[in-house]
Order: sequence, then structure tokens, then C-alpha cells
Amino acid sequence: MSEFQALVEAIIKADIKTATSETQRLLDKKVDVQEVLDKGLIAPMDEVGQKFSKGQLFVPQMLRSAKSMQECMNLIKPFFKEGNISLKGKIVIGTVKGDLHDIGKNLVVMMMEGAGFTISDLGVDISSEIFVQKAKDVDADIIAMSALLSTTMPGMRDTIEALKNAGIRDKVKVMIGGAPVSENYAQQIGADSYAPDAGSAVIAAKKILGIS
Ligand code: B1M
Repeated sequence: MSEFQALVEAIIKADIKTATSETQRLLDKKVDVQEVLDKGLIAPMDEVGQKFSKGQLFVPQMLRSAKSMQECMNLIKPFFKEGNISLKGKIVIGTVKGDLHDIGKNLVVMMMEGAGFTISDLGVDISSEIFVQKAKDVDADIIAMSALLSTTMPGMRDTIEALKNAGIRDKVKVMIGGAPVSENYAQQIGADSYAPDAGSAVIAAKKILGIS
């Protein structure tokens, strides 16, 4: 049995107590932190994301798994600062201007964090100017935008225009999602990627950054 099996199962079953005690046990044993992250936390969250995308898991279960993973990430976070483990890329995320819906966006954040991305979560009602400024500040790889209202979707196009005006469109990939958004809309506005759900968002982010 793999050293990470108990942790993997705990994340999938959303058993926070076992997940955190297993993470601590592995850290105490001085198991390589990158391996704890990759094999013990990211791998089961990938599985949870795939099951969610296929409709085999529902929002509450996914939220509980994501919460378990986040608690374990809190134990691992101090090692990030020491530069012991590598993260996958920097993502600035938010819900577009005029839109206050954030449940789906928060799920995307949790899955992205679980996958090892560094996330700057701007929250809700975010203007194109703020997206662009934050992307500059943190040298972002991706701007990820969520919209739940058909009336706020144009904020996504505005942000892409603002990136062009700021001269950094070629440096920052853009991904979009949310119930009224579609692949077709992504193409129309010149976004790099669209994802229909939080599990697919991780796969899409890895794809546009060329990460396996
Ligand atoms: Co509002 N609301 N709401 N609402 N609300 C909807 C979206 C609506 C479809 C309800 C309806 O009429 N049937 C409708 C929008 C219609 C439209 O424009 N197409 C609507 C409306 C009209 C409104 C108000 C205008 C109502 C009013 O005041 N008259 C108002 C607007 C406020 C505003 O934003 N300015 C409003 C307010 C609210 C609440 C504040 C009460 C609350 C939001 C609370 C919150 O988010 N903190 C709310 C809620 C809860 C909903 C419903 C019921 C649920 C949305 C939700 O959280 N779904 C929604 C109806 C519905 O969907 N059944 C509705 C669960 C969530 C997990 O799914 O957000 O789709 P979702 O996220 C998914 C994917 O879309 C995707 O991944 C997620 C997980 O799989 N995804 C991404 C999301 N972002 C992504 C980004 C990505 C990739 C994937 O990459 C960047």
C-alpha cells in the first residue's frame, strides 16, 4: 500500500480529521513535502474534480473534499515560503463587475489551490482595471473570470480589451466560466479558455500553461 493511501482516501471521503493527522504524520516522518502535495493532496483532488465534472459527485461533497484539502494545505504552507516545493503558476481570479455571485468562483479557487496554483482571489464585483492592475502586481500567468449574470458577461470582454490597452495581453492567458458563459462566447471575445465547472477549470488552466 502506498504511503499516501490513507491521505488520498481521506481527501476523497472528505474526512478532515484523518486527512490532517495523516498530513502531519507524513511531515513528521520528513516525507518529501512536494510528494505529500502531489501524491497525497493534488492527486485525490484531481480525482474529485473529475468525478464532479462527470456528475458522480455533487457540490456539497466537493466542497467538503476541498475544505479537507485546504486544512492540509495549511499544514504544508510554511514549506512554500522556504522554497521547498514548486507551485504551478499564478492565477488572478474574480467575479466580474456588477456580479455578486461567488459560490462557483470559490469552488474554482479551491480546486485551483488544490492543484498547486498560487491564487490571488479578488472577490466579487471586479472591474477590468482591477483585474489588470492585480495581474501586473503579481506577474500573473492567468486571469480567471467568473460571471453568473448574462448582463455582467461583457465585463469579460472589457478585461481582455483592458489587457490589450495595457500592453500585456500576450503575457497573460485569460480563462472564463460561469453558468451563462460558453465555449462559443469565449471564442467570440478572444479568451484563451473556457471551463464549464471547477474540475475542468484546473484541467483548462494546466492546458493553457502547457503543464501536464
Ligand atoms: Co442569483 N441569479 N441573482 N443570486 N442566483 C442566478 C445566477 C439566476 C440564474 C437565477 C434565475 O433567475 N434562475 C439569475 C441569472 C439570470 C441570468 O442572468 N442568466 C440570477 C439573478 C437574476 C440574480 C439577481 C439579479 C436577482 C435579483 O436581485 N433580482 C441578483 C444579482 C445580484 C448581483 O450579482 N448583482 C442575484 C443574487 C443572488 C444572491 C446574492 C441571492 C445569491 C448569490 C450568493 C453568492 O454567490 N454568494 C444568488 C444565487 C445563489 C443564485 C443561484 C440560485 C445559484 C448560483 C450558484 O451559486 N450555483 C442561481 C440560480 C441557479 O444557478 N440555479 C442564480 C452553484 C454554483 C456551484 O454554480 O456558480 O454556476 P455556478 O458555478 C459553477 C460553474 O458555472 C463553473 O464552476 C462552478 C462549479 O462547477 N464556474 C466556473 C463558475 N465560475 C467559473 C469560472 C471559471 C470556470 C468555471 O474559470 C474562470
